[in-house]
Amino acid sequence: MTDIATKNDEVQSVDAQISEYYNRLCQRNAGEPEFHQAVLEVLESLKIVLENDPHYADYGLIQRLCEPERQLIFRVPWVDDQGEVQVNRGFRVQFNSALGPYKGGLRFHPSVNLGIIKFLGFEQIFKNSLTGLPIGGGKGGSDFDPKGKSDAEIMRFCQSFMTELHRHIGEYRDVPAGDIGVGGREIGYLFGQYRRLANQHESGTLTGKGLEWGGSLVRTEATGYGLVYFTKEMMAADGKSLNGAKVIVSGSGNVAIYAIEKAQEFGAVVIGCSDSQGWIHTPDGIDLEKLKEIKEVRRDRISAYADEVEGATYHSEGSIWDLECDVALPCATQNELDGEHAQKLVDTGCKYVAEGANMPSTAEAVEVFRKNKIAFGPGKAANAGGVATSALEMQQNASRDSWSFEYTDERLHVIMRNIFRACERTAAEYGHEGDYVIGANIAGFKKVADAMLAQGVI
Ligand code: NDP
Ligand code: 2IT
Repeated sequence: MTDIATKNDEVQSVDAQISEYYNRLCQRNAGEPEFHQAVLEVLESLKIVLENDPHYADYGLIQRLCEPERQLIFRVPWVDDQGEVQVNRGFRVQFNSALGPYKGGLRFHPSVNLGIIKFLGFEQIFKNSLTGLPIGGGKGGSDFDPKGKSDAEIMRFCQSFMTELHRHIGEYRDVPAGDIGVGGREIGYLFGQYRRLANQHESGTLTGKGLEWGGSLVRTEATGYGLVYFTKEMMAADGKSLNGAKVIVSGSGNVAIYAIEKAQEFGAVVIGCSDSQGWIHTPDGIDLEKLKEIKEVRRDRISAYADEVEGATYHSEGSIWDLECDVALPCATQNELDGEHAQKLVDTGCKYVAEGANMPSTAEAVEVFRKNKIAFGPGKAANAGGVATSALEMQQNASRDSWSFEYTDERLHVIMRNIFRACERTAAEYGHEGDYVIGANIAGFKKVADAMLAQGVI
């Protein structure tokens, strides 16, 4: 049972086997380009592992790894403020539980479909493995658009969504959290409905909760802070630091805001951020309190920042990646940075890129970064601080304890440093020094693969 394809393929090279398997995966999962993209990147990295260590192809391991353990799709009906019935589609993909309960966020965005949830769930397996904490991989969400909805509509939607989801989740089964369009407000409504239906205050079932009812300090900040801790390690490997560096952060949501906060604490000048409609140029840095007020309190557009802060300009044309910077931190969404953007960043002197979002760089962009020896931290490593701190929230819930900000932040810092070192070490071990994509994919894979092999064909 040594081949990834079939028993009869023994004469095929690893390369040919991977290609054949990937083609079959694309056919079986038609119309899911983001899922194909995420799988291909991992399979490409695994070629070297399978060549050196063919036992990782035993027992259909690769096929099992790429097939979710369970995929749920459900109707989410709710009544809007006008009394009209609206129907959305809900998803939860429980991808892999070899290392622990399924763990991963919920995304509410009109673009959500099964392929997007599958790519996110697949990435989450390796990310969660890299944290070193006992969590499997999953993801969920809905094509519901929270923009422009009243609080009451958001609440009714969340209640309906949880009315179905509640039977599939639990502290030892599957633990959802936030992602795009799902923050503290949504987790509150989701948890309230879960608690009511389960008839128990099972706090370990969701993470990102409010601090008064089982939430963890640092969870709000964790993804952005973790991203900057990872970036700091990546720069330190070159003897560089963030102090005085010019940084671009795309997006202006949860991840972006706290990446900006931590980058500024380390002395960086953040010269721009964005939302889905445009971007701002802030050559003298960002007034973070103002940004938080606009985005977190008023839930307004990023253009409001340029209207209200002198020296900032708003652009609805062109791209934030046209700005000249030392460090680029894409923190909005998948495939927001393409090959041309990457080339522009390289040409204007950017030396470090770390992904706060999940798969924000297209395959072409990653290729440009690699060819030009840009230090590139892939999302599954660089943005793992959010889910890692979720796992710390689960630890606190399990022990009915709550830790201080400083202690939790220090744990996060150590986890991010360890992730960076695992990526660095693994890349070097396989002869690809400095290639953190290969490092992250292989280090994340091996732990899950060892667990799956030990647990048999299930
Ligand atoms: P938020 O909803 O808080 O913010 C999302 C930001 O990205 C907004 O500025 C939004 O702009 C922008 N954005 C969303 N969709 C698009 C799009 N299609 N095109 C351009 N811009 C877009 O989400 P988060 O900050 O939580 O998530 C951002 C990224 O980080 C996602 O890729 C997510 O998967 C990833 N991530 C999140 C973690 C977390 O803990 N929250 C953990 C790890 C990764 P607009 O307001 O105009 O829609
Ligand atoms: O992509 C991610 O890692 C998240 N959205 C966070 C998941 C979590 O369970 O905290």
